[in-house]
Amino acid sequence: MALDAETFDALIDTVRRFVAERLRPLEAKVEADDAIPQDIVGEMKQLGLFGLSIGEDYGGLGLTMGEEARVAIELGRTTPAFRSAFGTNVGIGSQGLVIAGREEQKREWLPRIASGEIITSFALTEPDVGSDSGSVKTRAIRDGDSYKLSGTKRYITNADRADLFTVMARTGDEPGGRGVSAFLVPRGLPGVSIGEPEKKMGQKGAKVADLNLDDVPVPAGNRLGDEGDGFKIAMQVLDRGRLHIAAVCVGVAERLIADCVAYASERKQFGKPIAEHQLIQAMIADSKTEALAARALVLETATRKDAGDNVVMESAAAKYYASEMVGRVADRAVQIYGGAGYIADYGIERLYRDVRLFRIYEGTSQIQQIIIARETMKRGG
Ligand code: COS
Repeated sequence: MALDAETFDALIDTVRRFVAERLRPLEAKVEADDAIPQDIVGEMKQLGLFGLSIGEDYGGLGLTMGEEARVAIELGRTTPAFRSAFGTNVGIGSQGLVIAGREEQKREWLPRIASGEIITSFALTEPDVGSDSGSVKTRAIRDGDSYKLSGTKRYITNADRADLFTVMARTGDEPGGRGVSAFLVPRGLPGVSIGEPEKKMGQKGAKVADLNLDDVPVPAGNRLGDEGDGFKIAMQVLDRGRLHIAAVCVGVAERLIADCVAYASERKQFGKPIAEHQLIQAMIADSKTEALAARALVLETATRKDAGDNVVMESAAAKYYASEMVGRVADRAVQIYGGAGYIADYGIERLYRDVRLFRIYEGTSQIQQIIIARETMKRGG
């Protein structure tokens, strides 16, 4: 249910101030330490950020997709790693449970996910299974009242801190997605181990690591939905996640444009601020136009999702356009800053590296193109 306008405006205002006053001053520190300060994580919990998308009955804020998108845009105005600290709890880590969980599963886990007491991760990708997620090799073999899970999950966001994983594993011999089931796997089960966090190009402070499952006994009651439902659950989770990521891309683009305007107004060449040179203005105009288009697509799609429309195609289009758009905006930002854009102190090269991931995770641009084309053809245009 949507919050009343006044409460929602107050939330947006609080998040905006939190980003501007608490998070932005810490961006260089997060990059240097490759970690989010614990006191900031505590403040995020108090603001309810871990429970944005979880219903009020389970202790979350219960935002609609339209509201969540607007909050995500605000959160995009700083280093994306801050959002990642609670991003899996809001998105791919919790939504399998929200979409397909039984009431007792929800009661057991969602309140602690919403409060940030526990961290959740989504475990789909494997060493040999990236875009072709119907081919997961991790096995779940039924053994009385439980399943034995074995396999390796790769590049799992927040795996280092996660207490609960939604794991997609093969229960049947049917090829492709039909043989895949989804399981809630607590970290404490025997046979669960986590690899060393990977060294990444950007988004320092957000960690990805392997989840290794070695004959892990998972109670049958931890399965989400029926056997064979796992692939569709994962796809529905990603439909939603992609829209959220698209909103974050809009926020980062708006931040970069504001930085470019400030810099171009200060920096003088040929006797005047570079903002008065038309070739700089052209870059600002292109970035602004594209950011406006992405914002409109994201908010329109979120509104339609809240109305119950099928937005599989539109979510893919929003993720595709917004992630490619912010890549172009970041590239122009480096260009507008010139030499300074390449120097770490200005933070522009950092965002340039950070945004590169948006075109890859939660489905590459090429996967979004496939989904857009297939859905468009299914709808006849
Ligand atoms: N919602 C509900 N059901 C869906 C769905 C969706 N968004 N997308 C597909 N399905 C269903 C299909 O309807 C089909 O059902 P039936 O078997 O009943 O006909 C089934 O799932 C298989 O669908 P499809 O044939 O389209 O599967 P493909 O193997 O061709 O895969 C893509 C489709 C490529 C779109 C999918 O594998 C994908 O999204 N890959 C990228 C994964 C990803 O984003 N990884 C990032 C890491 S996770 S952070």
